[in-house]
Amino acid sequence: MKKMMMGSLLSQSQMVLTRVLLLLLSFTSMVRAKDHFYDFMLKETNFTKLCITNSVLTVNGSFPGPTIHVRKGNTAFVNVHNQGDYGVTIHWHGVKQPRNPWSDGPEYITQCSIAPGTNFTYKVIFSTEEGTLWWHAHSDWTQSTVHGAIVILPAEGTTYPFPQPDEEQVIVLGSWFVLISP
Ligand SMILES: *[C@@H]1O[C@H](CO)[C@@H](O)[C@H](O)[C@H]1NC(C)=O
Ligand SMILES: *[C@@H]1O[C@H](CO)[C@@H](O)[C@H](O)[C@H]1NC(C)=O
Ligand SMILES: *[C@@H]1O[C@H](CO)[C@@H](O)[C@H](O)[C@H]1NC(C)=O
Ligand SMILES: [Cu+2]
Repeated sequence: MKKMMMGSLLSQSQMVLTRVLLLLLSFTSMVRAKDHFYDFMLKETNFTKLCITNSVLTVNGSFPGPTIHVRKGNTAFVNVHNQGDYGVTIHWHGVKQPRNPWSDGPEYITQCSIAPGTNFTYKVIFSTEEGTLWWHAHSDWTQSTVHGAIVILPAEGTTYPFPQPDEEQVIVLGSWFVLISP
């Protein structure tokens, strides 16, 4: 009788342990689902516009740069590899990032520039933001070609603060600077 009770006690605690493990596992996968990873390759790229070819700094050769897609409350890790010729930082415009200034990006204010040939990973924490923001380089004129959109969808399980749109399109407005020789 005593033995049997011991036995059932043991299997009960084993069951509890299994449940705790399962809970932990699902929690870990939940946390993982909230993280997004991006690699940004900063490099000079030739573009021909208005009949003039300019070599401009881009992220992954695209102008405007790649769009970041997250949900409210998510975190994005953006590994910026500087393959260009000058030091650059990237700023996450409008992302408040409370107590996380190390990933804000203004050059020589919260960090030194990312030197050519090196890389730096930004941990961009989305807290209360929802909607469309943008990211841009934060060193001299680099932001004119190094910029892109950040689309922040409503948090998982919540809805838009307006009827769900049928479709979404990102439009980025920018300027194209040309040097016209006299
Ligand atoms: C940029 O290019 C690298 C390869 O050069 C790729 O691994 C990475 O996913 C690209 N990033 C984006 C945001 O498209
Ligand atoms: C851009 O074009 C110039 C002139 O043709 C060329 O010398 C240079 O290597 C090109 N740069 C890149 C990154 O392709
Ligand atoms: C630089 O990139 C490598 C490879 O992607 C990564 O393992 C490393 O953590 C990055 N370093 C920094 C400082 O972000
Ligand atoms: Cu800005």
